[in-house]
Amino acid sequence: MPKRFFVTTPMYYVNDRPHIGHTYTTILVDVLARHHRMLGEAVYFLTGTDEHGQKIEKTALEQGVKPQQLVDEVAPNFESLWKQMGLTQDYFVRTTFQKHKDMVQRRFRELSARGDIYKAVYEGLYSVSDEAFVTETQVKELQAQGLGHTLTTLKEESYFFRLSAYENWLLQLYDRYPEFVRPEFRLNEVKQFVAPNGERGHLQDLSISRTSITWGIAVPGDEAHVVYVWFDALLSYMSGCKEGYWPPAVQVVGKDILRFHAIYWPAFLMAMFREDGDDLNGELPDRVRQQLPKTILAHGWWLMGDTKISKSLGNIVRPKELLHFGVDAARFFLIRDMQIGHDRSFTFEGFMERLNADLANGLGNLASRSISMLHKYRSSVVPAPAVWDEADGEIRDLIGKTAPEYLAKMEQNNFSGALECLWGMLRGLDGYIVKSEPWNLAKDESKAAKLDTVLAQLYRALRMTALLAAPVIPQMCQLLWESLGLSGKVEKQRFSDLNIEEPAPCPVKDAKPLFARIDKDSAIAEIETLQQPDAPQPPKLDVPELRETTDYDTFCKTDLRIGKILEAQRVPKSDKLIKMKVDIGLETRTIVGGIGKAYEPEQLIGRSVVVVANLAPRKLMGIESHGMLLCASDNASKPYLITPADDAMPGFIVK
Ligand code: ME8
Repeated sequence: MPKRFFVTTPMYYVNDRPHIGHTYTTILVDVLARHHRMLGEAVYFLTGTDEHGQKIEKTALEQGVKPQQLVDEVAPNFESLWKQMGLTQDYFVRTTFQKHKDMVQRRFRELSARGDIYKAVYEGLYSVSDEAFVTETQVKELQAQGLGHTLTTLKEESYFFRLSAYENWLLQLYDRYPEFVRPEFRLNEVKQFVAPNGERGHLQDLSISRTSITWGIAVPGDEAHVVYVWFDALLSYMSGCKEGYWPPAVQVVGKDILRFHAIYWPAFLMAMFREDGDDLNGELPDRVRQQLPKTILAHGWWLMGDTKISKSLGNIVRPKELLHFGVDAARFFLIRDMQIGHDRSFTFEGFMERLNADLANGLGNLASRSISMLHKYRSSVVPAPAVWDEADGEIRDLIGKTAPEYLAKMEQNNFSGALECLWGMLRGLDGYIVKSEPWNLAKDESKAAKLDTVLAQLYRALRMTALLAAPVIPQMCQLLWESLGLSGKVEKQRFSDLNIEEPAPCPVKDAKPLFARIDKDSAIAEIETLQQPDAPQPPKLDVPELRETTDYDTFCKTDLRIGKILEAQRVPKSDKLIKMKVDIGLETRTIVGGIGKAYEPEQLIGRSVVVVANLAPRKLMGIESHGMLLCASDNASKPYLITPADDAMPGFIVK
């Protein structure tokens, strides 16, 4: 059984469209996922959206829509962007999925039963933007960050999580397993926060319910309360996990949410996985540690000038601007230029300079020159190296040490360092060409062996680069792979199969251009055009013609009822059909609907629908369907389920 690698992004809030910050984190996780697949591991890559809480409730109110409607509209922005960028997520979890809500309530009940959650009255300062109660010290810190947090005072009855009881285990976690938070300086920040001798004193219990909002998961047995959005959202890493993949190997987060992930999250998990009789003042049992994420990897912020790029400040770099030069270009820049853990200022100048230097010149130029020399001097056939002078030996050593160094840096989460090392090798090869002057070697028959060596080494280095860099720039590496005459998908290769000296199996092909040099002035003008706010586009509809007139009596023959979906599951071997149990007031029916491309089963459970109740039963893929759900669509769009008003009850007739 290959090693399992479960990796996650944060669950993004859906109160706005994605920006460069979300794109960065998700690309980083995609790079990790692809890299670990090429290490031969069984990878599960989870991302998703965090859809409850005050901010959503407020935005929905401002827009005059229901929160569910709002989140259903905006969550797909994230999912479709990641798909459009070719990211390789295995699952997209939404905190409004029924299975997630059920799990949160189940865990809430379990922790209450064992005394880790209790009810009390809380009075204190509350930060609306962080959706968290805050202490005076934290308020000062937030103000120092200049992020304009809105504070109010709240007094309310609340459920508390007994966070204070886990302080000892948390401190042991940080000391005994320093890989729990990476990079190291971020671990030190967390330690200082939790340290009992620090300025904050001991950890306080954490309020984990709210009565001031309604848009959330109800506290089981006490409907006046909804579960605190962070308890809800963090648990989506569990509800979205695939069986057999727990615990997460790496959870990538921005530094803004490190404390939630490095303090609350492991404490929640400790409470869930501890056994009765475990001593919270004694040693943290290995058995409990093994259920916690191995590493929380915290990266810094992309800044515009000195300020965090954020939706609330309006200083946004949108994905469409970033992706203007291609997905791989954006991936390369973001991974190469950000040193994990630190902040980085974003400028379009810097972006273009990096792409020109490393992709157009560095890799692109080296690949096209090398391949064209192979065509010209060796009729496309890659020669075996024949002689080794000092310069050849140096390059052989450089190529040889680059692969292990690159892989080691990736393992240490030093992604920019890994790319720097690989591109350092490419620069070395440029120098090697200048020094050995293959065009002159080609003119002198007695230098044929030396030319063989130069060409063979260029080929070897490029083949290795295509393999190693494939997780970062997958499309370019595939093009390079094919240009080198290699077959199949480079992403299906394994790093362990890398054999630098292996002879080329086939002649090289035409060099496919990898990246065209950007002309800065015209590119800036193009980006400025992209930055203009989108003119509202009238939706392009493909609306069918009106049907023939019918009389009232014929229409009335159709018995339309309000129903409620109780269960939903996909019909095996069909991506379209979903089998549902629907309560239509008088009875519960099995209905098979062709809505599987538009809805996940989780989104359907609990939903009210309109059922055609007197249709003759019909078999669909062997399952008898007793009715049909009313949907609306034009000729092109997905089917939208007709949703009755909340007060329409199952059994009501539609007339
Ligand atoms: O915090 N630079 O969601 P969120 C780099 N729902 N990364 C950035 C960034 C920037 N300027 N801005 C945002 C939430 N990010 C919660 C998470 S998890 C259980 C719940 C990235 O939509 C970064 O990863 O505000 C940050 O942590 C995340 O987006 C915050 O996304």
